[in-house]
Amino acid sequence: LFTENSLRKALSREEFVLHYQPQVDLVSGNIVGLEALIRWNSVELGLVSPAAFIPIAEETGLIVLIGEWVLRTACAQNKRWQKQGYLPLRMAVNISARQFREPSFIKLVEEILQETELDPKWLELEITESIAMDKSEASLQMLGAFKELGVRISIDDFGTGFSSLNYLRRMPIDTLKIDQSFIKDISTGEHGEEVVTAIIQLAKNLKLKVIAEGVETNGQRSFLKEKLCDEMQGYLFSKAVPCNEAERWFRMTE
Ligand code: G
Ligand code: G
Ligand code: MN
Ligand code: NA
Repeated sequence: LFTENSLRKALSREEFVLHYQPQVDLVSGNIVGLEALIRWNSVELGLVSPAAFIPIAEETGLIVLIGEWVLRTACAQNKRWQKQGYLPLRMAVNISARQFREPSFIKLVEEILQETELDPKWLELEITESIAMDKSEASLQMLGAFKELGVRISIDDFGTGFSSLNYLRRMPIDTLKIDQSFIKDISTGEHGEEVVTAIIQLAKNLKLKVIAEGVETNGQRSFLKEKLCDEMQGYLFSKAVPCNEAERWFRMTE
């Protein structure tokens, strides 16, 4: 169904779109960031979830081209919003292992930042624990190079992988994103509270920003706020929406 060829065609026909999900500061209630999430608006199939086609894109290697499109589009959109006078926001982009391991990846990011004139500090790359913890010299160098460039790095779905804490404390990263499975288990007797509290504490001790994912209820929000989690993301505020809908939440720079 989703062959390499169909994904290739989708790229050339410009059938991919980005939706944006807000990241909200738990103290001020303001939107401080956005996560770009790809959607495939297929002529034949309608709106296709990335959960269905990203794995195929990864297997076939086409994720490198699709990922380049995502990065360029997200950076260009972010710059466009800044030029329109909206208060600047961080833009988070999901990066697959395959993309991150391309030797030319850092150069590509640099090029896209130059081309879009986006200040690197407004870009955040979301990588998985397994990419971050792969103890290869190449990965560490890549992370160091991004730090130098001023691009932010976050660890997505944190808590579901096998992070070495000894390694984590030496990693040049900025943010931990608590996996939504732990947020779901707050107040359900499944010990979500304990895990979430421990991750927030870990982030504080390592001086990292911490974002809760998949926040759906006011109860979860109050719990996170009480535990001094920095930001939240989830259906309680909004799902990912097209750019024109996202704009309605933005405030203008004074
Ligand atoms: O947005 P959600 O709606 O359904 O996304 C499903 C999965 O697809 C998530 O794991 C998410 O990280 C991933 N995903 C969404 N957009 C992108 C993207 O641009 N690149 C990569 N590599 N993964 C993405
Ligand atoms: O792998 P990653 O964390 O990038 O994927 C995020 C996924 O979670 C996307 O599919 C996104 O649409 C989804 N998502 C975002 N907020 C919520 C939420 O509050 N509840 C649920 N169930 N899913 C969410
Ligand atoms: Mn993500
Ligand atoms: Na995640």
